[in-house]
Order: sequence, then C-alpha cells, then structure tokens
Amino acid sequence: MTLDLFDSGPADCMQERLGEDLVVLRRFARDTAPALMTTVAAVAAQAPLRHMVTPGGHSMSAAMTCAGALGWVTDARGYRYQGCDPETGRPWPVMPEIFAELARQAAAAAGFPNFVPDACLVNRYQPGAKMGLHQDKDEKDLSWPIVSVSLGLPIVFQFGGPKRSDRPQRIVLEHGDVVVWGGSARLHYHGVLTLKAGQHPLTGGFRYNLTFRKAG
Ligand code: MD3
Ligand code: FE
Repeated sequence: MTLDLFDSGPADCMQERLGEDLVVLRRFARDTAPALMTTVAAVAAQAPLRHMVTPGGHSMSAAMTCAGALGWVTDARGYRYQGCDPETGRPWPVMPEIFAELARQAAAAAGFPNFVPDACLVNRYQPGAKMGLHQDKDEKDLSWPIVSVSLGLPIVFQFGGPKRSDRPQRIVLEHGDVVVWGGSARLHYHGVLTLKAGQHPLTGGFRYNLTFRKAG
C-alpha cells in the first residue's frame, strides 16, 4: 500500500519548532486518524490493553499495548523491550504498514529521514490518567528520534530539559497532532497532565497516544 497523502503532509498541517530537535506537526495525522483507530483496535484485539506495573509496584494509570518486533514492558524486574507480550506469551502484533508509513513521513517532515520504527507503544488515557515526568532511554541507539501521535481528547503535555529539575514548558496536544523529537531533545524529561473528561467523535471518552521508536 502506498500512502501518498503523507508525502508533503496534509494541506493544513502547521509545523511548530519548540526547541532544537523538538517539532510539533499540528494536525499531521488528522486525515488518517480513522484508519489509525481501526488499526489500534485490531492491535488491541491481539495484544490487550493493560495497566502495567512499575518496578516500584505502582500500576500505570494509562492502559498500554504494543505493536512491532519489540514491545516495551515494565514489571517488578524493571523496564525493557522484549519480543513477546508477557500477557499472552505471543509475539507482539506485526507493525501495521499504516503506522510505520505515518511515522516515517512525520520524522522526514521534521528533518529525520529514513526512520524505520521497530516498536509502537499504544497508550490509552481515561479521565484521571496521567504520565509523570520521565525520560525515554530504554532504546539501544538514542540517535534515532521518537514520533508521537495524539488521537482523541486533548491533553496538556509537559516537556522539560535534560534534568528532572529543569522547569517544564506546557503545550496542549490535540487530535491528529504529531510530535517528533530527537537529537539534543531525545533525553529530555516529558510527561502529560491528568486527562480531563470529555467526548471525542472518534475515540469517545479516551485519548490515545502512539509512540514510534527504533528500540533494537
Ligand atoms: C519527549 N507518552 O509513551 S509522547 C511515552 O502522550 C510518553 O502518551 C506521552 O511519553 C503520551 O513514553 C508523551 C510526546 C512527547 C512530545 C515531546 C517530547 C515526548 C517528548 C519532547 C521531549 C521529550
Ligand atoms: Fe515518554
């Protein structure tokens, strides 16, 4: 399948550069969002959304699943990428072509050509769910960027600097927004504030976030 609609981004896509190596592509995924959500449902049918438990024993408030050769897991032993879903014992669902193509096009639009992700983390936020400030550093080669796709209800996103104590900036991420970060921003602390209740025509009472990584 070819997805030419991504070749220069949707006509009404706005690019905001929030810092060196941190780019927000507003509405970049809006036209593809219905197909992305159908695909998320197919992934979740094979690898159920679940609340993973951190090494500290806390259940994560966002429900999570993965697609691709590698999936991110957390349990009592720590954080890591692995090829099988611990819930089912089966390999993670194959990376859907429509996911990989969107991630490649978004990364290229932000100045990172030839991005081929091997892991897609799917986070599903219900009202009250949040993700505290953290770094994404479990990937083998940190020279690749990460691409994030927001679907459904809006949320306040926080991004700081290389130290947890760096005061974070806040922006609202809305349906269809894509964030690409790499280079000097790759290890910056980030998170999202508590999701407020609402209804979205495509996702109902939820926000979904897809993050694409080259993990292995
Ligand atoms: C990092 N997810 O899954 S991604 C994660 O919305 C995760 O579900 C969040 O963090 C979510 O690990 C946020 C978006 C993002 C955007 C800009 C960043 C992460 C960033 C800037 C610097 C570092
Ligand atoms: Fe993260």
